Amino acid sequence: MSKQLRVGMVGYAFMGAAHSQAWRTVNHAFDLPLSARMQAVSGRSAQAVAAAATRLGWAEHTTDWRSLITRDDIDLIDICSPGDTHFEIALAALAAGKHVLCEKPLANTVAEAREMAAAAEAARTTGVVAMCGFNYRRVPAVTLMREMVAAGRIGDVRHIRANYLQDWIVDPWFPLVWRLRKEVAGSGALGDIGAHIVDLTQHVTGQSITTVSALTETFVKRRPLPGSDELGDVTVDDAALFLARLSGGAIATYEATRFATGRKNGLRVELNGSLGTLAFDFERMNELEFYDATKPAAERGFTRILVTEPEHPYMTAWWPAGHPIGYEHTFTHQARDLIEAISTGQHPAPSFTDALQVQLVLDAVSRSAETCSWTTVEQPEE
Ligand code: SOE
Repeated sequence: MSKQLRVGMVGYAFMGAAHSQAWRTVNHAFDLPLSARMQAVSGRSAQAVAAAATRLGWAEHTTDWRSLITRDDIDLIDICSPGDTHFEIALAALAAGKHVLCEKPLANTVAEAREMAAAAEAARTTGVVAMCGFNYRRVPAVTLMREMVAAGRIGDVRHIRANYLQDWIVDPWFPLVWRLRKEVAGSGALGDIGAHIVDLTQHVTGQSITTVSALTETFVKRRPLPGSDELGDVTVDDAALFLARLSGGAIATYEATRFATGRKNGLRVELNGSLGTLAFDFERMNELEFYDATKPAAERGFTRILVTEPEHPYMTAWWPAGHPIGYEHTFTHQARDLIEAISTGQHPAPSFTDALQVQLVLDAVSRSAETCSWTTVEQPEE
């Protein structure tokens, strides 16, 4: 039997379930030097965490995340709990010499993210690995998009158009859940889904956002407290829009909203370059659109590449040619890349420093919206 990577996970809701299915399947899909073992899960409610452990396949459960960190039989801490917990758990895990996978956004503030990135850099010298979970990087079509940009297939990238559109709080009576409270979530649509398109566009283009001009809006300012008729204040943005300039000369528009009625999880990125265009739409996640302007004029037109072939990133692990994959596979690919990094001693991307850079962009967007002015994005020290 191969050596094990023993995982302790904190949190068991949506992201916990997505990560659990990745740990369950990763060694079935990929041939890896380490085999993931789902050692224990922690959560606040004893009853709920016990039920989650059974449902999701964890050997043990606890209500105390600290006990995961002090155990010798856990190698990696997987943080899937709300944003206000990331800082304390990640720092404790790194200090104890555990590898860390932390859901996005890395932290609720730049100060926290800075400290987490510094701790991860220090731990790196002792062979400890830390990674932030921006799962959409691991959609095969997105990986292909990055490879095609890097290979110069669309030339110099000039325009980036990115949206992440959801609609789950359009109803003004939808309760004031934790994602709508700044002290727990850090920000609203901006950090929750805007962070994904910031990371994704920078990843596929290899360019960093340098300046932003933003606006944010909270359409519904008070909502019922969960399980009550009483109203409480919504303290985060419902929508965040911004213009940006990037380090390689591209200009961009970004839109992240939870008020795009009818759009459930619409993540779209289009890149227009000097030699062509690439477009990705998560609602058709097994496809990549390509317009190749180097072809003779009479033969040009958008081509729909079906990213389901063995030649495509990650796809040899799954089904015969032509068979699509889904949302959950992005987490399995993330687990695969993390295991590969741990076993080869290389450092996985996105690192905590990469995630700090995203946090600095989010911070510049918030400040720009507050001051109604173009705002420079501070870049992390290398
Ligand atoms: C909620 O808006 C959410 O679950 C995000 O937190 C995830 O990162 C995204 O993948 C789907 O939507």
